[in-house]
Amino acid sequence: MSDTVQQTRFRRMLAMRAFDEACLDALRRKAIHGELHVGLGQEAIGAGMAEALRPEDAVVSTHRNHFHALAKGVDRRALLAEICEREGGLCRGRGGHMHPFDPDTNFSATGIVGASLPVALGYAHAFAMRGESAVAVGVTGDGGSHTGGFHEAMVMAAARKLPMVVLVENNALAISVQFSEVSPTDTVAERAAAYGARGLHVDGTDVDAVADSFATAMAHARDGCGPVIVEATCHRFRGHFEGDPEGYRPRAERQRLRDSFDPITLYRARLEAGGADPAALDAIAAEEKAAMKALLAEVLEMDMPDPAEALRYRFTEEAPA
Ligand SMILES: Cc1ncc(C[n+]2csc(CCOP(=O)(O)OP(=O)(O)O)c2C)c(N)n1
Repeated sequence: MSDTVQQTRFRRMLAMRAFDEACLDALRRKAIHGELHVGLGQEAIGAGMAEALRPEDAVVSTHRNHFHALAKGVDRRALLAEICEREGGLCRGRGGHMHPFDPDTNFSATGIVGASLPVALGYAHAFAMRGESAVAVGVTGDGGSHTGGFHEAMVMAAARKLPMVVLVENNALAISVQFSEVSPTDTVAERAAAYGARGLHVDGTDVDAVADSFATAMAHARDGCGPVIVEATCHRFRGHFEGDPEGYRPRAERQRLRDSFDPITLYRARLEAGGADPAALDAIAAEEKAAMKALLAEVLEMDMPDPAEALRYRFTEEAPA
């Protein structure tokens, strides 16, 4: 029997969590080098945005990009292989976790905070110039919403009514900096009015609410009504990066967030209250866990790039076939 819409949302969140748990496992096995930023706690945003995205749309994400890539339909085997620096990865292991780039699905990411938005603006401008009905989604965090690039992209997109949706994942922290201490407004969404744009504020731990808001925003941008800021509030369950000593919040606070705001636990309770069979939900969870475990085992068997080839593919004429 095929999944219902709600089961699909539940499955997507579980698949995303299992993906990042596989990344943590790979890190423990020393298959990932450099910083790793996982999105545990923010699954409802990626899962909620997935439904409204079309293949022709573009998504430009951040350093915390895995769930957005999965939402856009990036092949998870190629993504995990990229994160694990394998030759069979999306960018032949040269981009790593912060710089996946997939021309097949119009997905890319940047580790430069705020820089996703000018790139999304470029996509939006191109779509409008070509008369296409695609939408560009630029993702940023609350920290990224305070950059010049955010402002510049919003000004131009609003002035030209470009098809752009800015997704702000507001987890209330930019590394150690509290949003409430540095934001001149209570929300990022309310700043949209200053640009003559639309702003939506949504509970980013509620996958149904995110799916509704995101569908509204995408339709607005696709209909030529200009850009929309969708601000989804959420909680980051782990450190900023793996290895972050988190001197800025007590351990107990991290546990409190997990206990109170886990989007998967919250959704499961809603589905069960609506009559869902707990055994069917358990089966979905088990399937997603097992699939990722098998995928990680497969990826870890893949070859690393040949060190002699490390400098290849820096220029477009050397792009992989
Ligand atoms: C231009 C730039 N400045 C600083 C950094 C270092 N840096 C990496 S992530 C980050 C904080 C980002 O916070 P936020 O946008 O809220 O995203 P989150 O990590 O919470 O997902 C900073 C300052 C960077 N990568 N790029």
